[in-house]
Amino acid sequence: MPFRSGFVCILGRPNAGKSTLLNALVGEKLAIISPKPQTTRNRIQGILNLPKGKGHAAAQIVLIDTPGVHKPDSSLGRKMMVEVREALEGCDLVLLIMDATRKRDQRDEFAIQMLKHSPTKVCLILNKVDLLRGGKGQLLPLIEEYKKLHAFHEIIPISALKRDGLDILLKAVTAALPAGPPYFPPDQVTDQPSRFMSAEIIRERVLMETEEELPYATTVIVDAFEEGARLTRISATIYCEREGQKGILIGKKGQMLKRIGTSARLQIERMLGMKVFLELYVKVQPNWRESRAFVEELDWRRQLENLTDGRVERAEPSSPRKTGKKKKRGVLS
Ligand SMILES: Nc1nc2c(ncn2[C@@H]2O[C@H](COP(=O)(O)OP(=O)(O)OP(=O)(O)O)[C@@H](O)[C@H]2O)c(=O)[nH]1
Ligand SMILES: [Mg+2]
Repeated sequence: MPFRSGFVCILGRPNAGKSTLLNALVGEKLAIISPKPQTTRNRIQGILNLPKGKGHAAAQIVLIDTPGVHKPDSSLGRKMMVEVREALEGCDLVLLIMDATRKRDQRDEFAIQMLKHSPTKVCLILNKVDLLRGGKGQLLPLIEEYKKLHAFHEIIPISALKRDGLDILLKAVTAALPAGPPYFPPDQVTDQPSRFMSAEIIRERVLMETEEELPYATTVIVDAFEEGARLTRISATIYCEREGQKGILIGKKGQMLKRIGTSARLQIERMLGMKVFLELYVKVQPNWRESRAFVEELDWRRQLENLTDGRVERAEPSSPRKTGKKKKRGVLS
């Protein structure tokens, strides 16, 4: 059997479990996860190398996690949807994820519409089946209903959280990919450098610690990332939109910021396999979600270009994350 390789786009409405699936398949925490919709804002690649197995070829699967499909109402939302479209462009297979526990809504319909005129094969993944009380009896009518929506290549029920059905899914993905050589070296797990994953980890902590509008009004930029032999120094700014939000993020006597900083630092230390000195600042950037220029600045691929051009001082670009001896696999998941 020839080696297979290809790009697999994970598509679906916010909160369907796309990032949970990416992390479960790669076996490492590459994307942040939260119970709040619209957690993921940029597309992220996760690279999975599969040895030859029973009935399937050896393969390199490049998974692309994407922001949730929604009707955008801000510059940030529009940028998120551009990320989705760019991930879909030229991919070899789409995994359309739907939450099996929820009624289909406009966003699911919109996701299906995006695929209607594309020749790319689409597997429908029914996620969160661990929450279905009715078991198979509940699943079969659902599958019949979904069959009518689109000519899906396959329909596969899974639980990304419990890692159920992932073997079947991987077999189906491998079989659907074209024959071809690997795109990435075998030790690379993602295209996202640790510098930007660190910003995401801080944002995840903010998402978990705050409520209402604040999670959506917050973004994080790493201003400096200096990797030493034993210590990495990171300086980052949490941006929010209003003074009141800044007050909440800092908290009484700085308690909230301290809590966010400590838990983020511990996670980043586990990711890097070394001690981290983390400095956090909070700044107000009024209505940043409406500013196209600011939203563009948040794009880590763009930031990386600027860093390598030497336009940002003091900052070292970190290379894409690799599996390393120092870093334990799966410690963050
Ligand atoms: N019970 C259960 N919960 C799940 C499963 N998969 C994901 N979740 C939960 O669903 C929520 C959303 O998961 P994410 O992986 O962040 O969803 P997403 O599709 O990436 O969401 P966005 O980035 O906002 O588009 C989290 O609370 C997950 O723990 C599953 O198989 N079963
Ligand atoms: Mg996500």
